[in-house]
Amino acid sequence: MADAPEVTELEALAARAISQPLVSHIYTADPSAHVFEGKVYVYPSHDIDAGIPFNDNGDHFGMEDYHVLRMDTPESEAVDCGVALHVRDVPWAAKQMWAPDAACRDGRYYLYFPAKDAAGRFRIGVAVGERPEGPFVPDSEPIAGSYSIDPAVYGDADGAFYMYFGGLWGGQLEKYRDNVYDARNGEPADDAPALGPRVARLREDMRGFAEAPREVLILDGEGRPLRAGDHARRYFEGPWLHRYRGTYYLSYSTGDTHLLCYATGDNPYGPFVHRGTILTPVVGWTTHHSIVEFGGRWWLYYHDSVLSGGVTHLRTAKVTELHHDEEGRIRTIHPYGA
Ligand code: FUB
Repeated sequence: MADAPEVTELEALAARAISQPLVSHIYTADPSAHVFEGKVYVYPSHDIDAGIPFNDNGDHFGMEDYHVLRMDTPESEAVDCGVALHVRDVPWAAKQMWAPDAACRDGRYYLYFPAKDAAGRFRIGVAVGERPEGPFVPDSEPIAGSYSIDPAVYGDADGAFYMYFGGLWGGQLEKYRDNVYDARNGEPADDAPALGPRVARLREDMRGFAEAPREVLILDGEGRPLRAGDHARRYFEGPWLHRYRGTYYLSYSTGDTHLLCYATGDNPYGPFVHRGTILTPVVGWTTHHSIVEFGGRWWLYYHDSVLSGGVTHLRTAKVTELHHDEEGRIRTIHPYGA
């Protein structure tokens, strides 16, 4: 929802909300959920009011640290495990600790996070810990070849890990072509192919790319690349990958049309074919999610701004069950009822 709803409208939406905040003592957003050690660990952004005026660049998202949440199951109470990493401890990062993700390999845990460097460019960093909740010790430099925002790391059945990333506008993705930054670049014309998220396989040490990032192609049902002007379907930010019955599902936010949608493919690089909408608009401008299997059921972690009364940069992570039908289609979820 682009505009903050009126108070009475907000109260009505809050009353109909299909799920409640995971925690309400802090604001949390962009929840990346994983099952580690038999529990759900959620890696959200930690929203604060940094006192920065709202703009299209997202400067008002002035987050400084990360807290990890732990849940015995998606239906249990969430426990705040405390600060896992702070921007002051990251040598290369200046500000704006945006949406993170995490992965586990060989018993070690890796927190991936975007932040702006001193030059104002988003890069993606990695920090390493011995426990899912951290604390995490950051590498002194961002991942070589990384840029933009919203890292999401997917571990495939064969043991390979892939990082998906990229976000338009405040996330600076439209400034890049073929992994090269040019401040003069913008979004393609409406009838040109839309920009896609990037994907790169990670090295075995999980602290760098094993290959140059590739752009992920998202097609319509006729096999044509989605157009940049197709705002209801084109990629904007917040990629996530999951696999269901052998099919790879790339899900993402459409940004200015405020949808979470998904596309399917037969391998981690794509191309992916747009299939439908997972979540209709939430209260607040952004929408960002993760999808995880737990106990033989599937769960959508997402956020909205109901708890803050519609303040778009003060969001609250939530969870609800997600259903694939017999054909593998994801049933659309309406966060405030149908
Ligand atoms: O939390 C800051 C930014 O807002 C994220 O990186 C985007 O995905 C959007 O949710």
